[in-house]
Amino acid sequence: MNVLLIYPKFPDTFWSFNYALNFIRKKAAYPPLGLLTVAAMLPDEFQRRLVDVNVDGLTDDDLAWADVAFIGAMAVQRDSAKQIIARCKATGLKVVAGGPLFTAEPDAFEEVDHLILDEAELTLPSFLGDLKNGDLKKIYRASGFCDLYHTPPPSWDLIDMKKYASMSIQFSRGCPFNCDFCNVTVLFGHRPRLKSAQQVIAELDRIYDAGWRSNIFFVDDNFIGNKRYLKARLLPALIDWRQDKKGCVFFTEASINLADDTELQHLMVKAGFDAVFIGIESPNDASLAECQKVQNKNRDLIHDVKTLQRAGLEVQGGFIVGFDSDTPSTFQQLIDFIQKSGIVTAMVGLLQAPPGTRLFDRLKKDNRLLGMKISGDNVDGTTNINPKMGLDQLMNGYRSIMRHIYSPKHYYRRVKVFLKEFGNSKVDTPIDFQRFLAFFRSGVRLGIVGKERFHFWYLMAWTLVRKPRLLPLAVTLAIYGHHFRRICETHIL
Ligand code: B12
Ligand code: SF4
Repeated sequence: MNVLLIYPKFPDTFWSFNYALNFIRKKAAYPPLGLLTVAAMLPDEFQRRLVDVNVDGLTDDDLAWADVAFIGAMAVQRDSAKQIIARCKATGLKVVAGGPLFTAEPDAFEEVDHLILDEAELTLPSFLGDLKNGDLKKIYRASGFCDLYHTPPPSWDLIDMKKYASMSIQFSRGCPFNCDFCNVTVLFGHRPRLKSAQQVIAELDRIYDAGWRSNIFFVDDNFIGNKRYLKARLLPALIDWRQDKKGCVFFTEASINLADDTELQHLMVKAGFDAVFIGIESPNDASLAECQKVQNKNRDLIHDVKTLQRAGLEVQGGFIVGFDSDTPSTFQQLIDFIQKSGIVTAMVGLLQAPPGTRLFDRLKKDNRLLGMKISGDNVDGTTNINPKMGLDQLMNGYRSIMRHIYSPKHYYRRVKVFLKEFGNSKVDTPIDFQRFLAFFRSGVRLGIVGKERFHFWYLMAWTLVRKPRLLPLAVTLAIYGHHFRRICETHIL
């Protein structure tokens, strides 16, 4: 059986980094970890080929080679997924689909032959059993969640790593918190399920042995969901692993209570983490109470961010506007917060209600949903909620935030606020030829052609004098700023 695994295209979004990838001549930011993991679960006698449409074209030859197409996607890839399914069906290929898009919206994909939903660890074996017996069903679902001890290492041999900016690895799934707009707990549960430290090290070895030396993203919903295991087992193992390795800086997602635990911060930095994405959502306590983000309430969030930055962790922040408790002053409050905190990568989105969440159920009951579906990207200026303050006022406020924080003047000012605070990373990443060229290209594109040229050179000069070791980071952040500005200009403003 020839299985063609296909990963649909991401549109230009905040997280696609499309406009930044060009500087380092990469095609995509992250590999399709879900499909690579599913590929590793297929029986040895199956032939596999993977086409990530973000980095390679899907050719007629690929389709002719295949007996079946396996498609995996998240909501934001919906349009591309629909097109690919139609193309496969037109050539007579059977289509199997799974992953978050199909798990959340199975009814929207009547044309798919077999929907293998939820975690493939639980549903793929039944499909494979039925395939053998010639008795396939339309839908495979699971109740409950798998344990990750038997999840195989992803089949890295199916992709060309050089085309990606970062590699990905997953240690845990699930999150102990309960924010009402979030579908992580619906999809992955409350109890963090973990891989063992040995599994993680074995996966890292494979990536390292394949020649990878650049960034590695721990794609956990909340990396610090089980602090005890982290401190006792995983982080010591990572520190040990790093002893004889080069590069491979880690980054991940975590909750703000990381700021309360100095030991955990230091272990993470020693293990090679230099950035964390944190859902901060709002500086407004009433809005945090409304969405039940209790872990962020009654804290000095700016102090928390600075604590993490000083420890050596860049904080990237997720923010939301459109809560019922938000008022017209919330917009300026959020701008001030972001500027003061030095959160350079600030993902500000409109509140959306994904189906399956408590927020969705509440608003549906109150007849406040504008549609059942969400775009899948909450930074594209759309929402399926009728906001209390009115859509026009919300959109005007939202645009004012994005215009302000991504204008060259305020963006570069924020980078400086951050670099002043940032403790040095413990990992030296070798400066390869591409990084050197990226510096050169940014000098031309941002420093000569770009509107931000004055701010760009001022930041470079300041960093060179005050924090010379952070110059590569300053260049990277300048390139990110270019991407975020282009996304704002083309999608939001
Ligand atoms: C890494 C990640 C990203 C990366 C994407 C990397 C990439 N190239 O895929 C980045 C940072 C770019 C990203 C961005 C976004 N993300 Co994201 N992301 C994740 C995260 C944390 C991990 C994904 C992952 O690699 N998991 C590990 C693999 C092994 O799991 P998996 O992909 O789910 O695959 C398993 C099953 O789904 C299934 N499966 C998957 N594919 C297939 C295919 C077949 C054929 C079969 C049978 C089974 C199957 O089997 C696998 C093994 O169990 C998930 C949360 C999570 N825990 O999964 C959110 C998640 C996928 N993201 C989500 C969202 C909403 C977003 C954003 C829209 C956020 C935003 N507001 O901007 C953006 C949109 C993307 C974009 N480019 O703009 C949602 C998607 C919800 C949905 N219904 O689609 C998730 C589920 C988080 C959540 N809130 O619930 N994200
Ligand atoms: S902390 Fe993050 S992942 Fe956990 S429930 Fe809240 S928003 Fe979701």
